[in-house]
Amino acid sequence: MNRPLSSILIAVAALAGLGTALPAAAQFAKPEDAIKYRKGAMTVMAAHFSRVAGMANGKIPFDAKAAAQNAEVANFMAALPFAGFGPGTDKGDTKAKPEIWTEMDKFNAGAKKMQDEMAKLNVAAKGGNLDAIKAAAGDVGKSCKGCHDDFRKE
Ligand code: ASC
Repeated sequence: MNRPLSSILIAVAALAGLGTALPAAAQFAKPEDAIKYRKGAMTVMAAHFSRVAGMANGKIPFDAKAAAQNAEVANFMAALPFAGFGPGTDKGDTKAKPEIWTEMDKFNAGAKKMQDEMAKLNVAAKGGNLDAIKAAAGDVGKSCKGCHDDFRKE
């Protein structure tokens, strides 16, 4: 391979890597828009995670292809909600507790934990082994609950 082509390929690969590491930056005209966005992203994530969790706990018949598809969407969605917790988005139509903004490091660590567990669920779901999916879905559920207990009202 000649040199210019290989450097172009390396640059393209680096950009592709960046694209998967960072979600496209979301922009909000007003705080309500950020609140709606994060709730919408959580809702979509939960809808797809619930489908896999339902299979994991036996409430929905196991369908490996559907599990993999839903885990993939939930994993993609897991990157998105946290852009909606910027400064000034603590008041309004939200169950978010003020501790999110006073303990942002802890909140971010909880978000990262959920994202890591969701990524593992995505791998397990692609593998198609129900026992592995059950274990991974349980860990995702715990990570959701942990943060909700600390940072969501009710
Ligand atoms: C879900 C969902 C949550 C979590 C939580 C886990 O499917 O919508 O908020 O799992 O219930 O304890």
